[in-house]
Order: sequence, then C-alpha cells, then structure tokens
Amino acid sequence: MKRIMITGALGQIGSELTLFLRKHYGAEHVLATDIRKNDTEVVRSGPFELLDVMDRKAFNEAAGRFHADTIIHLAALLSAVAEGNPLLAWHLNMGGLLNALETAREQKAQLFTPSSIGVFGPSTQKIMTPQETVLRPVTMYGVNKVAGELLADYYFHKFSVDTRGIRFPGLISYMTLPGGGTTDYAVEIFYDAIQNGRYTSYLRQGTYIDMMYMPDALKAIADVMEADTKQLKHRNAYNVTGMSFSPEELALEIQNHLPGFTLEYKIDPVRQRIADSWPDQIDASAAKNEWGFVAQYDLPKMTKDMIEKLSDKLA
Ligand code: AKB
Repeated sequence: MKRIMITGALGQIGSELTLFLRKHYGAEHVLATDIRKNDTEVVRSGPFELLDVMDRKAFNEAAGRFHADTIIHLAALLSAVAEGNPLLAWHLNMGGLLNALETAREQKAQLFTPSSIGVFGPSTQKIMTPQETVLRPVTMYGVNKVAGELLADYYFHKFSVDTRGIRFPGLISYMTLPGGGTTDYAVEIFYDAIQNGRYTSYLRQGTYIDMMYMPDALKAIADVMEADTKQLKHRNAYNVTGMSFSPEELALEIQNHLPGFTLEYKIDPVRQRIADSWPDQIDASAAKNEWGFVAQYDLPKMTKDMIEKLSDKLA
C-alpha cells in the first residue's frame, strides 16, 4: 500500500485530494503537510505536520519519518499572486519544487507536481492547443511552470526519479476557495450567485479559458500516478481539460438554476492580461491516449453539481 506525503494540503487541490486519497489508501497512509494549521477535516482525519517546503532538511526528514514512497507537491503561489510578487514566486515555486525533487531522489519516492495552462503564452496556438507546442509564457507563474516541467524531466532522466505531472486548467470546487489565481472567478461566481444573486467579473466578456471540475482533477492525479511508467511519453506535462467557457456563458448556465442572477464587469487589468495570454481551449488527447484521461463533467453538469453542493454548504 502506498505511503503518500502531500505538501500544501490545506490549499484548493490539497484539501480535497487528501481526503480522496485517504479514502482510497487508508487515512494512516496519507500524511498532510502545510505551512499553517487549521481546524478542518484534513487536519483531523489523519496524520498532519507543519512544513515549510523551503526547508529542505525538514522536508526530507518528514518524508523519511513517514517512509513516504509518493510525494505530491502542491505548495505554490498561483498566477495572479505571483504576478504581484514575482521574486517571491520564483523563490517559493522553484525552491519548493527543487526541495521536493531532492527529497524524492533521496527517499526514492515517486513525485507528482501540478503544471498549468500558464505554461502557454500569446504566441501559442489558442484553439486546440497541442500537447507539444510553443512555451513562451509572459507571467512569472508561467515561467515557473515551464522551468518546473523541465526540471522534473531532468530529474527523471538524470536520477531516475519517477516524476509525473499534469497541466491543470482552472479548477472549480465547492469545498475550498482557490487563492490568487486568474481562474478564481469561476468559483467566486457561484458563492455570489447563491448569496447575493449577482457577480462582478474581473475578466472581460468573451474571455475563454479551460476549466475542470475538482472530481475530474482528483481522478486525473490518481490515474496518472497509477499509470504504467512505460506508457508515459509526456510524463511531466499532460494537457487536461473538462470544458472551456467565457464569463457570460457560465452566467447563462447559472441562470438556468438561479433565474434572477445578474453578471456585471469591472476588469482587473493584471488578471485580464494573464487570461488573454492563455489558450481558449487546449487539446487533451495525449493524456487520453497515454493513460486514459476522460473528464466526466462538462459545463452543465458541473454547474448543477456546484449549485446543489454549495447551496447545501452555505445554508
Ligand atoms: C491560476 O489561475 O493561476 C491557476 C492555473 C490555471 O494554474 N488556476
């Protein structure tokens, strides 16, 4: 049975992934770590340790004590926050990843770390963006993610570390809010729709971005980690997506459930510039062909589930 250590376990992906993996592999087999502690199920339902991923010694010791054979490194700054503090982003995103890679090498553990659609830039093909294409991002987050993909490839070839990764689009979930991404509006809109009946979008009408519902993201991580290593030709950087929509298309879908909902716009130039530099819709066929990726949730199915689950949560 796997022994999995997760960093950034209290973040948007980590909060759900920890519980998902504990259900799958047993609570005692999944160590959650984060730089802070709170009173959530992640902390209460299994082993938890405080960890600053910038501390390589502490990282390695925590993995060693737990006898981790798998590390899922999620601690990182997202695109909008990284743009506000690029030096900190470089330091944390690259330093944390290097410590995760070194720990995986020393502990002979498998390593998963998420990449992002942020690796693409304005000169990349916008529609059906291929798996292998131009990677010239114009954000610090994108620079970190491209360098991270290359670094993970390097550790695989040089040190035989079993590194794996996925280029996530915006992730939508009702459990935990994302923190500081460009795609956060697609989660915030549901809170405001349910609580206030209106939302002000910081992205312009007609801004298309790929998105994915969290259950599909969790399954994708588990599946790529379980996949036969020989099948993985693009091991650190699979394009995946569940849907692509613009703010007004999401609003129309929400109105099917909450008819009085209204959408307004107040553009944030920083996040708009980032969104404009990303693809409208990516091609996920390499993930499908190499490890059987299929998304279960499209826009209508995700919207229905989000409104049901979030309404219960906020009631
Ligand atoms: C962000 O918006 O920064 C993230 C991402 C697409 O990587 N959600």
